[in-house]
Amino acid sequence: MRRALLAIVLGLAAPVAAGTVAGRVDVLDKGGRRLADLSDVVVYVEGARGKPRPARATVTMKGKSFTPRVLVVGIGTTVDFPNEDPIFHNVFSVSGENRFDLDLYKRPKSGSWTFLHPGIVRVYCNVHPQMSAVVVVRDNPYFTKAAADGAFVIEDVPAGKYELKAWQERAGEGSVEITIAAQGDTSAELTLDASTFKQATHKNKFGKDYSSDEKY
Ligand SMILES: [Cu+2]
Repeated sequence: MRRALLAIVLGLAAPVAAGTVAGRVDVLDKGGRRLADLSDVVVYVEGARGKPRPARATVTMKGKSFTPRVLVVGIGTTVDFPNEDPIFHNVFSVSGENRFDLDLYKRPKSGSWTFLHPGIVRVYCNVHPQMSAVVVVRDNPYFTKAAADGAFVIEDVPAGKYELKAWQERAGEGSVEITIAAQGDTSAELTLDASTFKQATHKNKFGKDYSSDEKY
């Protein structure tokens, strides 16, 4: 009995069969053209079980813009938002449970936020409506950003059947079904459609329109 129990415990501790999914994403733009730079496409495995690895990331505000503009992180990750401009910025989001507000600060100050809920978090500045970034928060560690040419690799995914998803700001989300085998690599191709995208204005942190005169 005790030996059987020990075997079960050891069995659970043994590495789970896992594989790699690699492939390419494409984004169709207006007029059927292909997007030239795909480095802001996020690719992730939905439904695979694995603990997200909390990390520390940085999104810098400089020249009234966020860099990088798109970030993918695991739940529990803290993102620093240093302001390298000599003017005030006010980072905020009103995206559901990930709502936050860092208030006004300028160079050399920084603010940070720890993302605790999965989702697509739209980050803005309450002073400058043209500033926007996106933090994609995932509940497992199986995610990546595509290379400029659309190539991606996600390693160590536990064997099983999943949805492989890709997200791009103007195209939204697309998915394909994948099966990660216990041995060998899986390949996948995904094409997203940004051809019907229409730019929408967003509200400030109070849910109101931005005033046309910038105060800072
Ligand atoms: Cu700003």
